Amino acid sequence: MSKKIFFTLFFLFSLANVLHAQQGYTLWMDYAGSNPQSRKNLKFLAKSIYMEAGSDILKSAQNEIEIGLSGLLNEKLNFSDTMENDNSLVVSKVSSLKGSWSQSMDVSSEKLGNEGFYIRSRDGGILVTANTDIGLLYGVFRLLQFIQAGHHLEDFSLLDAPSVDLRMLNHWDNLDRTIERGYAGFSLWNWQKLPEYIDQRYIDYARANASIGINGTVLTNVNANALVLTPMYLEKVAALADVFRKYGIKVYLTARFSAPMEIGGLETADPLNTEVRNWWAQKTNEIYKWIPDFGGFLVKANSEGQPGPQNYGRTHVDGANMLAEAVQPHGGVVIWRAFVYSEDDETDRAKQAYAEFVPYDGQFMENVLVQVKNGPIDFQSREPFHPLFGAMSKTPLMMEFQITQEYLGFSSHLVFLPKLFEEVLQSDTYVKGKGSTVAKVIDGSQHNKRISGMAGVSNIGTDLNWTGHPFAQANWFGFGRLAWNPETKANDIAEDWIKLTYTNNKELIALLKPMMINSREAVVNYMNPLGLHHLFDTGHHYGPGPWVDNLGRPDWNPTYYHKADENGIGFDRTKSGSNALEQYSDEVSYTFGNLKTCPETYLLWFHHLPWDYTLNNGNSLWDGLALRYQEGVDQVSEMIETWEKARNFINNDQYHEVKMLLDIQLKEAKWWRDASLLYFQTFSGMELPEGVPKPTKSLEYYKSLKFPFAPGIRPQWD
Ligand code: BDP
Repeated sequence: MSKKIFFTLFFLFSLANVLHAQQGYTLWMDYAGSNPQSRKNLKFLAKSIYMEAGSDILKSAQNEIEIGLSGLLNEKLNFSDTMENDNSLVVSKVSSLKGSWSQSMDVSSEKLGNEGFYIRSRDGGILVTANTDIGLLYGVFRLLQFIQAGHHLEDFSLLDAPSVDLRMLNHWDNLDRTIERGYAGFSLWNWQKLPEYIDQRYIDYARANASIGINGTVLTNVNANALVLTPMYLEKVAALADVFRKYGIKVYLTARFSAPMEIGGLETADPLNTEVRNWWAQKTNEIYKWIPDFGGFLVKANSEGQPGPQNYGRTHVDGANMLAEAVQPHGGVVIWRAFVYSEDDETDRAKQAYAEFVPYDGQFMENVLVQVKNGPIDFQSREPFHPLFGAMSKTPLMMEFQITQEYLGFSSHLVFLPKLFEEVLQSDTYVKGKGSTVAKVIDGSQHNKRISGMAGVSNIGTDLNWTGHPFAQANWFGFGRLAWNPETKANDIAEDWIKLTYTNNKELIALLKPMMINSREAVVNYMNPLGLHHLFDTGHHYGPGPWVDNLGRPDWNPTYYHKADENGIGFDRTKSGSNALEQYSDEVSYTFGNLKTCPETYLLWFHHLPWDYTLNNGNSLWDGLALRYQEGVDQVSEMIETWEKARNFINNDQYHEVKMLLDIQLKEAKWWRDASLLYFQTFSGMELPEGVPKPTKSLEYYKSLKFPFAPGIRPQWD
């Protein structure tokens, strides 16, 4: 064989291998690959299907039945035009049910609301019904998932409706297709080829989102570019909206506050200026001409250098209400972010959003939601819940979670985020006494809010498997489930995801579920144990940088957050320190503020303590800290052992892909442990306890590491 042919063959062979190895495109909707236990018993489902016809959304539902059922049953489906008694599956709105099928609707249709559904089995048949087309689509997806997960269909009924209105992804995608904090390739939105070229990915993206109940998507970065509001881009946005509409998903855009100047030729963007107000009103009308069901604007204002009303001596209320007035006639909303912290405020960054927003409670227009990050700093692997959740009873507060793992190992680390999300949602604010959980504030039930919402900063990109790490798909999936119902248990989400993505084999579930559930604690341990936070290296947030103390603003430096010195470590947020605790209710502030009751998971978040402080288990703080780092490393080693055991249940490509990633995670967990301990040791002056190996490299080595091209970095930062 000539060398050339050999190399060509070798190349093709390697390419095929690579392509094969990069699986996961079908996400949790890999019907053919999944393995329902009772496939044979289900074949009746293909017999005669009645699917209500009409809207595009109903066409999508029919399409899903075709993809899903024919994949699951490996059988040709028979659709019938009429609703007869012997239909095996009927998918129809309550208002169109006929004959004996209408008698099968034995619950009050009010309970289904606008997006809910009811599924029930009856003799030889299944009914999926809803008040609306989108309810039917959600019902169809749920039925497919139910079958896919191996549940039996005899004698079952399921009524479900979302308890949150806006269930949204926030894409931090730039118009040049880079993604801020994106670790799964480039942006899905191919602006260059839009509007004409509709990538199949847009459709599959919408299918995946609808399958977990997501009904809104913000296409652009919160660090916004005004150009997306120009006609050239609006035409492209409209093309995407046309695709997503068929799956019940509305499109939203980020509004750059200075757009009237940048693309409107005005001299100011003052929200109280008449010309500015008219400009936004007209711009909004123009947007609605392109996209009649446009969802509205998401705004980051006066935060990290973004322009906003304060540039003109105006307030968040002035800015938000100006935009709210513009979208109101069209039924749109304004989502105004509370992620603000000013460089001139010297108290405590954790206190600033509360200080800036609480005084405005009750002053925002009806169609404004204030979007609050889950914790008061910035998407750390563990933070106490944001004090705003217990403090704005007159304003709809929207949750902002980060699905992309900016501070949790990018897309290289396996971290199951629903565990983190659940912890936040189940935290008790005590705003109206015991049981006033964040979940109840978010779903609007706590204060009878007219509108509610949850947003997740997307982890999706052009990688073949969408999210970079195969297990990061579970975070997208889990976010959707929690946005639909914030009371959902992380445990159930993990189990469902494993069943839908791999198989419903009990042994595999028994291996993978604990691995996923514990993965969140592992990352906390090897990066930020005992309440430490924001110890990341500059700009890219890849790897440890607890020594960094030279950035333009004090609150960008890790040293600001850990405050380590010879005497001890931790941020004193009690009365003797910044007193951030005063922003919580008395019960919460007492629990966190008192060393006897403060959970050790939040210890150094709220307290500055001496190195020889005694922890609950009798260890000194120094020893305990070091052992926590070690525990995190050990937990990753255990994950690798578990994955080895899982090997028998999954294919080779799936095994190898995750194995390589877990090896990176272990290497990086050790890096975090060694670099952090070497640095903190310069203050504690204490020996590492038994069980923690001596680092093999020097502190200087760790400090010298530079990563100028780490992914996801914010282009405008140095
Ligand atoms: C931080 C990110 C930054 C975002 C900012 C935000 O580092 O890239 O722009 O949050 O949420 O987590 O606006």
